[in-house]
Amino acid sequence: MTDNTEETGVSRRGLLGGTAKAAMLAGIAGSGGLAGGAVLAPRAGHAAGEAAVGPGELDEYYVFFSSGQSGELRIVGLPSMRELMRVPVFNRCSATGWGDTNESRKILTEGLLPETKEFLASRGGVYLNGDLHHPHMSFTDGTYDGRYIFMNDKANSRVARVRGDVMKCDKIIEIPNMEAVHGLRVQKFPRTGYVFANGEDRLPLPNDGSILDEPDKYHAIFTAIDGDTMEIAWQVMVDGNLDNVDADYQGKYCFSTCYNSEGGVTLAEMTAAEQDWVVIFNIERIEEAVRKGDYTERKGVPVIDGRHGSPYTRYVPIPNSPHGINTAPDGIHVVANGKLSPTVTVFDVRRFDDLFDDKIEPRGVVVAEPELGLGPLHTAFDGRGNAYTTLFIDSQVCKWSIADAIRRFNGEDVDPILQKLDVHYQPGHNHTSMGQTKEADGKWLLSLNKFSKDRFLNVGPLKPECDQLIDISGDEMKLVHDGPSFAEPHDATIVHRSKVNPVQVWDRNDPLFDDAKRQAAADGVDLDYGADVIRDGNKVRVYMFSVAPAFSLESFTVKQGDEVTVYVTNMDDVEDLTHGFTLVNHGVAMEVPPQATASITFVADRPGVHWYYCQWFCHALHMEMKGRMLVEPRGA
Ligand code: CUK
Ligand code: CUA
Repeated sequence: MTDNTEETGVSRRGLLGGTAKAAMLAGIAGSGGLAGGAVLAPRAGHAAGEAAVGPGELDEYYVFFSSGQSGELRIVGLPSMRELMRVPVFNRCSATGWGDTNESRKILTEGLLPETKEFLASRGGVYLNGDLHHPHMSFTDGTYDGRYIFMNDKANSRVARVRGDVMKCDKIIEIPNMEAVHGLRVQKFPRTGYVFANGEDRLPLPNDGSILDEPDKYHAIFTAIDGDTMEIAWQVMVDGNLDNVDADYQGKYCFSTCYNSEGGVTLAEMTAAEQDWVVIFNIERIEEAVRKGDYTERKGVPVIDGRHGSPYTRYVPIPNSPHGINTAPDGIHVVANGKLSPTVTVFDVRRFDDLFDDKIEPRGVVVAEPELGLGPLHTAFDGRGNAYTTLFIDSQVCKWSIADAIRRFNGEDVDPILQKLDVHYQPGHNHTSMGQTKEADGKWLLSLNKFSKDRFLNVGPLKPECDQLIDISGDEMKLVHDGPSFAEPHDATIVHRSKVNPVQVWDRNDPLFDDAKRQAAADGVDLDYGADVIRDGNKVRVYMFSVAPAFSLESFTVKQGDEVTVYVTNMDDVEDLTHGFTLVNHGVAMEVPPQATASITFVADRPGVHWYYCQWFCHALHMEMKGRMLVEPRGA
């Protein structure tokens, strides 16, 4: 197993011309040469036995993977690293009809701001892209509760929620007063509670064109969303910008990194200062401010002024353009990752009360600042007092002891670094099994690497990324598996399977079907067993149910120009018996899983005969599960 010493790190730093910052900036300009050193590292040996999951065997953990600019949530089994499901969220999905069905379009549109709805009118009414960075499960008492997974969309400033029972997105909201939702984490205690979302870009407020090229008048906004109602609870205006966020285990504080304390709008300006900061939010004081009315209302949201000098925030100087921020499972320590500094900064949350009471200086909450290597981005924990930090430039994961880092900070001559493991290549996030909860179990570490280069068969200029599975159960980290993944396995949450319990079939009373039920009742149709065509002016509603291998309607007739809505209810009540409905040459397709209703609306503007068919393989006679739409020409 590779165990690069600190010496290697030092020589690389030398090679790169001095400072970590210079190296990181060189990395931004072109990382190829930097990864070259790591290419020569010996490859890991055969996979450890524990990583093997045989055919028919179930994985021990769910991984909820973001997909970055693909815009969906992916569910992967760990340790097999088998992809189990894709859950469309901010993207458009051909298989499920997400973005096309009436049910999904309602979710995609109802939470948009009025001006966005207006803007999208000429673009089909919905965004087709999203940039999903950070999926995080809801908590109760410091650990996962299986209710929801929350996630951000950096591209179009949204936050979404996926239900843990059916693994489908049920709410998407657009965040007002800010753009580019980046960091997202949830309240860990007493429960979620709040979903915290960082507005990364600094903007005029309001951003209505009255202020343009005057960056000193821009602001960044921090948002707390009520995870139960998906309504915005409050926002805080801050100095600098906001990158990543995490929360404590006491329910009192949350904290965000800032890489642009300079308020710059160019690369040179944003990286000018040697120190930026972490901003700490005092949740109790902010809630009190909302009650007392110490805020400005903007777009229906209370916006609190949390800039320097406010009672609601504190700014702790950190070297240099810090990125990830991670709370340790001990409930005490928080690690901010230095990115342009080779250090990480460790806070003690027990000192935050004193900080807010002005009994200590901001840096008084810092209890360690170990130098780990080049480009520290994110840190994960094993629950045994060890931390694992990704080093982007060094292409390594650094394992270190929190206690030893504190002793070193206090002047003792100890080296907190326990091991450095090469990863391939350039890691961003990393994650340990249950490591973001108080139940961190120290079994597995995932390194989410931004480049795969030579690790897989060449598929052309666009390469997959590389997720590596590392066994951390022993004293040494051991690399056991490489998993290629398509753009972009940005972040992940590893949840023990005992915390997640999805259903096998839909409940016919699910609120997702309420609109269809209401319309069917108004039309005098039994939604469950419909075989009806209801005409309402030039609107036609077609109701059918499916039982493998047939739809209840083998044909229906409409007139050219009719606005047709097709409702399909799958009355099969069997595990894994999904049907679909695809209307040929109409761009109409959707999934209809067991006991679900799905509907889709289109204009029947193509006279003639058009077949519809079931698009999910359901039966030996799946090919025959089809019917005809007969469209009478206009004027006939
Ligand atoms: S965070 Cu999103 S761009 Cu998840 Cu490391 Cu960097
Ligand atoms: Cu029903 Cu295929």
